[in-house]
Amino acid sequence: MRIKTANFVCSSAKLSQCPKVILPEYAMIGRSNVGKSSLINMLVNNKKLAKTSSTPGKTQLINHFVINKNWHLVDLPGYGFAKRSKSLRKEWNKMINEYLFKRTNLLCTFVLIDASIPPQKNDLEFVNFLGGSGISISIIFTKIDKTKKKGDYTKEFKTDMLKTWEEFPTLFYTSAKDTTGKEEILSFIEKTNTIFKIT
Ligand SMILES: Nc1nc2c(ncn2[C@@H]2O[C@H](COP(=O)(O)OP(=O)(O)OP(=O)(O)O)[C@@H](O)[C@H]2O)c(=O)[nH]1
Ligand SMILES: [Mg+2]
Repeated sequence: MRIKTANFVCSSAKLSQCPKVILPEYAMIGRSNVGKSSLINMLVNNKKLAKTSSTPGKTQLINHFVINKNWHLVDLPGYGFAKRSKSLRKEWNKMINEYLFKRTNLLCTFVLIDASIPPQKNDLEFVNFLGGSGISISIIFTKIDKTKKKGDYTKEFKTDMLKTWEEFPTLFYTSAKDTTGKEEILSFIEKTNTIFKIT
């Protein structure tokens, strides 16, 4: 898919503030600092669209972007941010659960996992929680460019997943730095968009 336009729509603190349910939608979720905002920017060729930062906790709200005027990409705040207070964590849970389970045009939730660090307990718990809840997810391994130096932990993560998953959801291997995986994700979205039009 060729990206012609990519624009910010709005930031929402809750589901009721999100844009009308008209376009097919895809969300990025994962630990703080895993690379959600960077991946969005890589997919749409615009380094400045979603705000990125080396300090975890940059994205705080549900951010909607409209791509080619016919589908939404959503940047969500990350989890596992140690400095966040208990009450803020509760807020995160409420906002994310409401969004993930009630957003009817959400066709796929991409769960991002850092390929260059050993499997994290909170990532596995989150992936298993979503798997058990029946919502449609794909796994996107991020920061593949770092695996040469730091080690590639994707196999380990997959092995851990198989303790609870019978088969894998769709898996992607990406780097926002060198654009690895871009075409694969955009093709997947293009194909999935056609399903939305039929139903
Ligand atoms: N080497 C490398 N660094 C990356 C990659 N993707 C993201 N980063 C870096 O990781 C840091 C966090 O990236 P963000 O995209 O802001 O992460 P996020 O998941 O949106 O973080 P929050 O909004 O805080 O939840 C930044 O310093 C990025 O430059 C990648 O593919 N390769
Ligand atoms: Mg972010």
